[in-house]
Amino acid sequence: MSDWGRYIWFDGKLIPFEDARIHVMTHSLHYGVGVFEGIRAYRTDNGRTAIFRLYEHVDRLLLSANAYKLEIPYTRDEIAEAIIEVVRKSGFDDCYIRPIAFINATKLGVRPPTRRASLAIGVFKWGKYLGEAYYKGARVITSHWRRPPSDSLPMNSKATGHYINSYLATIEAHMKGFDEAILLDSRGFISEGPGQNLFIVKDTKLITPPLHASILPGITRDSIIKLARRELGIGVLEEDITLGMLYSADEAFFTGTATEVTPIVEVDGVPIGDGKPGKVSKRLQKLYEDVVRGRLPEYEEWLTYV
Ligand code: PPE
Repeated sequence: MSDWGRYIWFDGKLIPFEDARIHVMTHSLHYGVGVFEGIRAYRTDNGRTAIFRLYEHVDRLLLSANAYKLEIPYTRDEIAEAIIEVVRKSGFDDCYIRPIAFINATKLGVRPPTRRASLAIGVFKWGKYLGEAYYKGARVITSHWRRPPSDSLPMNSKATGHYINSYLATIEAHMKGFDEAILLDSRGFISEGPGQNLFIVKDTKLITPPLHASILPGITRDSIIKLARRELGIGVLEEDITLGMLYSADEAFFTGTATEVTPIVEVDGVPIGDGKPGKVSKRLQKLYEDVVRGRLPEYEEWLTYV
């Protein structure tokens, strides 16, 4: 079996993976107009597969579409059902789900011939996003590129075009031999990674950049804020973080659907804490894993069994 699921849900129908094609002259390919989601499903301890926070992801997809004035001709429930069906038909237990809405018109010129979007949903196997760094901690650099300000783009939406900025930061880090990049916002405060949010641990409190720091409001970020408060009794602040605060943090870690919880052990050559994955980071990493695998009954409402 390839890493891709056998079927793609495309505009209302499940079709073989190979048949889900678009033309090279498609509007969205040229202008980066599209919105998407990244969702994971996990095999839980009872043997059944569950999609993590499915409805929150569908809601964010609809909000992203709204910001770009794209019309997705399906309801929240229809989209959720379609995602469940794709996962079910894939036969996968652990998998990553990628819904994407875009202007599927073979027409150039920025003004779109229609704002009605096509919706496609694919599924595949995706291991650890940052590889071994999940266990060893990530060595990262601050990118020369800044996250665009919120008066240039609706940064709270997950739009395909926003990822050209992520792409630049990512390749910068990789070309220099690092695991990942961190981007500052236009004011010079910490924003986020190219595909993940960031937290620091300082004096037994968690601090994460606020929504006005050009971040994507991550669903994993939200889960970690709740888990830290409820399960570990740790205070969480959503406040601006300076580069100096990051360098002098006790611990730091990334969160994201693909990244899950990944410790950060070095930034710009500066070791964070003792240069090893931190205690709180590791506890939250484990807690998150337990929740997505259905080991904490209090968080069953976050799981949608397929
Ligand atoms: N910020 C950005 C820019 C971002 O892309 C993601 C997710 C997050 C924060 C975390 O959001 P959430 O997944 O809701 O906790 N990035 C997705 C895509 C990564 C990719 O390379 O593709 C993901 O993790 O699914």
